[in-house]
Amino acid sequence: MKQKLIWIFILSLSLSSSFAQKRGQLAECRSLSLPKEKADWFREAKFGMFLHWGLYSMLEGSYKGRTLPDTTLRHGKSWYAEWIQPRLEVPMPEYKALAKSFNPIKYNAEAWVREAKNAGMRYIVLTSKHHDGFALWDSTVSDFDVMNTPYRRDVIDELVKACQKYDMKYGFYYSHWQDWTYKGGALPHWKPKVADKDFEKYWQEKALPQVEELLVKYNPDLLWFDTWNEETHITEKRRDELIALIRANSDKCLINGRICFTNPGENIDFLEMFDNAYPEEIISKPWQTPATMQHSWGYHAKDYNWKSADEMLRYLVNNTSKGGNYLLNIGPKADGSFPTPALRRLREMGAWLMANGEAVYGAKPLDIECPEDVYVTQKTTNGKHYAYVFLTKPIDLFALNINAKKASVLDTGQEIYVYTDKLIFEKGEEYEAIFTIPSDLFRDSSIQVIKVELQ
Ligand code: JFZ
Repeated sequence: MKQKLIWIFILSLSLSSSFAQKRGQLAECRSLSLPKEKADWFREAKFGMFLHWGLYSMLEGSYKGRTLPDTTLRHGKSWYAEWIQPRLEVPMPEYKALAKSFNPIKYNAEAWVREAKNAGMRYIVLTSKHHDGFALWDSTVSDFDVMNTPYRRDVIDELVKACQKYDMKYGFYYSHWQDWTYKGGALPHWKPKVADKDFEKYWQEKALPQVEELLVKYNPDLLWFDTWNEETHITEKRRDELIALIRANSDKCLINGRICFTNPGENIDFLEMFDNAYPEEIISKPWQTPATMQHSWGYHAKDYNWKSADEMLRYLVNNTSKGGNYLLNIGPKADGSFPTPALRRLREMGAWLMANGEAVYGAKPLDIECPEDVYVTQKTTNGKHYAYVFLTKPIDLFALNINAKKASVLDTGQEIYVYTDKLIFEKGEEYEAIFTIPSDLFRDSSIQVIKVELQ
């Protein structure tokens, strides 16, 4: 009886939504659609920039004296500033009228790309259209776009050109399911469900044509779709219709698993973890975690939940050691500039990667047990096999099951004492390398990387 109860407990744990949410998409048995090499750049890139930018950026998380989260409202618990229209109940005509004063005079696509590049990021994903339905490009499909603002410049076209100039991969977030302004687009879950025939009209008239437009005009390296727990509209048929449209227009565009969160099928290119979720085990398929610096994705002037650069580097290192990427979000201000706290963190992370990037880019997981707060990757360079050990907290002595020849601190070259033992068991042999770390190393509070030459 007791055992049965334990089994039921384990089973219900593994089925509970929090479990699924923590891990995100762990459908291990998925075969991937494009030839494997198409995703090689993505696997090696490790670090990307997500950008949430749109009309919501103008409201900065507040409306008529109320600030998200305004818990006095029925749906006021969420902080996401890009959800401000339904959360703080901004009347739709008023929200749409924001387009009449959208004028990001400080927008400079090349400056954005340079900032991403200096931060050590290798790809950029911009919201081409978020749930509010507003398009940041010159869309022939819809008038609710950037050309009907005082700015009248194709923001996406400029970003694409800047990415091409700086050899930066680029892609777009496109809200294919939710569209709050087009009749038939899906609405927030607390609003009435849209009829399927209305959704189909939206799907044929707006979603599919706009995605095609993005593909034909801008030839993106990836498309980022978004669904979570409600997929009554994104049926298998529609999911496959959208994938077929992408394949027909591009032989390189990668597709993320959230195109249909609960049923991504066999034909997507990489898995997407839940927001800010960091898996604890190695995942062999390409994957990434979309993550925020604060709580909100869109610019929220009163969201003070800034993570430190060190904390975010730990997430990056965790994901690298598990085979995945880290897609870190910036919510630019409505004028097109990056918030100063975001800039500072980007530059701090970039400085660390400038010195330690060798242990990150192109590195692969190394499946050995590690002490807490220690991560490892591996890489072969010029025929030599290296392990990289990331120390995220002070530690003086630890052992790893590797056959280490010598070790040094990656950024300074300081030699680290390592002694390797060969352990003989009945079933075979195993190596154990014991590292002695000088405490002076931790006068610097950032993550220390030990480069280990293996036998
Ligand atoms: C979605 C968007 O609604 C949000 O505005 C942002 O763009 C983010 C990257 O994606 O947010 C989500 C996604 C997934 C869940 C909840 C919110 N989920 O799985 O519950």
